[in-house]
Amino acid sequence: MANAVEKWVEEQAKLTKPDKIYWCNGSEEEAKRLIEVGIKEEKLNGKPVFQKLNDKHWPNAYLHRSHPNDVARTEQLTFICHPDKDTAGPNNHWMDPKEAKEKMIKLFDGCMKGRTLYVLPYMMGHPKSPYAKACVQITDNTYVAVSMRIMTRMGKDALDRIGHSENFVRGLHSIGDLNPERRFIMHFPQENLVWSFGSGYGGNALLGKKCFALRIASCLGLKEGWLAEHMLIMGIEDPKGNVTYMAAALPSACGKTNLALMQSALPGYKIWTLGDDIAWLNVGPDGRLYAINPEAGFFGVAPGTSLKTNPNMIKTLKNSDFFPTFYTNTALDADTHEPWWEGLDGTTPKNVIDWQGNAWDPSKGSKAAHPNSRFTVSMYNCPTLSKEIDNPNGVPISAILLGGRRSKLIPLVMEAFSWQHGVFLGTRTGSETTAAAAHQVGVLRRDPMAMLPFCGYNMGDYFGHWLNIGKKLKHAPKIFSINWFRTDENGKFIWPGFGENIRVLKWIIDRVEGKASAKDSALGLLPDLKDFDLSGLDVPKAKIEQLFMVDPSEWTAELQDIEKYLSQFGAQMPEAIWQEYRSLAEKLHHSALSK
Ligand code: SAT
Ligand code: MN
Repeated sequence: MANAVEKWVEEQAKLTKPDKIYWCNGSEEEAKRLIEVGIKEEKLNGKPVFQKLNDKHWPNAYLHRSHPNDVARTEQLTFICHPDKDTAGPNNHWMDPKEAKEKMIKLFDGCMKGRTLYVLPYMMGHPKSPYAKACVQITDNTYVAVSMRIMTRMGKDALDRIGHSENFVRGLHSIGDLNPERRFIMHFPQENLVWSFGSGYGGNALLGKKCFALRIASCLGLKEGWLAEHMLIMGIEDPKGNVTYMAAALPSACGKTNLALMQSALPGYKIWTLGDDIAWLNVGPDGRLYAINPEAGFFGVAPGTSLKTNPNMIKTLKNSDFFPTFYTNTALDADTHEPWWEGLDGTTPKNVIDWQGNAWDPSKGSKAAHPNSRFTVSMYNCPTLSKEIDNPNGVPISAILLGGRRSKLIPLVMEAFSWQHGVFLGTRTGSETTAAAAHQVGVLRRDPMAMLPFCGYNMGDYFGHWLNIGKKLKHAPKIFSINWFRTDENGKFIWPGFGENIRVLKWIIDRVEGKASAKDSALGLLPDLKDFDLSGLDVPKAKIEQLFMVDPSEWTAELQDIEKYLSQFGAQMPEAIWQEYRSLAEKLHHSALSK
């Protein structure tokens, strides 16, 4: 008798009408074969799906060019389909599940004619982890199929875990005809189901990633008592060999991947990487918070990645062996067949082919690599990979870091007064837009806990869920706010960032261990500079002090903006968060009066 997975696949095949059905086992040999199909047979936008790159300098690497209109996530076409709109909240686009299904069935009907339907059984999390989830995705694209093998743990383990149960997360994906008018990413949290049509881009098409591991998983977490978060996970080893684990939430363009693989500028300190994007956080039997990374790869932004900014990522990319590495929409050195992007080490090659496949003329001012061009690479290539990566129980988190990109107001680092205050700090985080984003430069977009595009339900309830998790923790991690991006009166970054960020992490470890003192301020607990390691750093003391300055007079507009932002969640917003807001407003008012 057919089991639930087989039945589901059969139903989807009836709808999509592929020529062939192929069940992936996740093997190396199979990936090679699918890449061959992508090089020789399958076409995307009339061109091969993959091109082999220079194997001597970039082993096992392939270039993929997407359709030029399909280069990023499409939030306006991403819907959360709870039965009622309030559950989705003002932070999501909502569609009635019935309406969404009707719309999508028309698109999926017969969409795989002439194509192969690939069945991808995969685990999010290590197959042995009690926190892992078994999933099955269907796709009609080799790039998506092999990318999923890099990004997840694909193969028989998932099918074994599902067995005859109905309990698996379903994802149906077709690249369709890549027409943006016919592109939708629909989530059905009640059914643990994602339907995605018309895009091959990572976050839209690799359904284990943002669609499941954050949007659907956040809903599961609410039901089951855990947190699915947009966070990196890392361990920091001190000179004595003790490792402290941290998770950090940062919106895009804040250096999350660089931080996760950081090369420490302080001797004796070492970063061990566990993840650069997603963390699932569970309350362990001992009352501590444990993190696993549900993913198995990095899907990182290529431009700006170099031996200077992220040496360990360059080593990861060059270390491809068992798993292939994909470069999506980067440029190409026409003479050497190496991938290239703005910010890569060395000189600009003489003959560059741009991300769309045309000869690049730098004098025209366009970028050779798309600003959101990406690499897809296995975590197991990473030289700083933590030995705890496959620990089914995850790692115990001692500190949670919440950050954004703010040129003013927010100190380099501060500690929350309490868990509740920490959650409040998370509600107000945000980032000023950079030139790389399509928006106006320097405009603040609030992005609570960096989860705004990824929380699958009303964010007011989400903050309430965070507060409840805090109550369940006997040994809650300390929460910190971080901001590498404060600027001086000339608009220059004050803090050098990158490897020097270890100084901030060191202070955080010392706070966790009760070794460093802190000063009270209206905003939170600020470092006492005598306990903040500035040895060998070439930044004047006065500048460092500027990084921690709290000027109440600058906060009037910010307070109003926070209030306006939080008000949109109405009755769903927990009173405890408003208490923290009022307390901040009062403290700032008093410190303004005492000045
Ligand atoms: O593909 S992801 O959604 O993970 C990356 C991004 O677009 O933010
Ligand atoms: Mn992300």
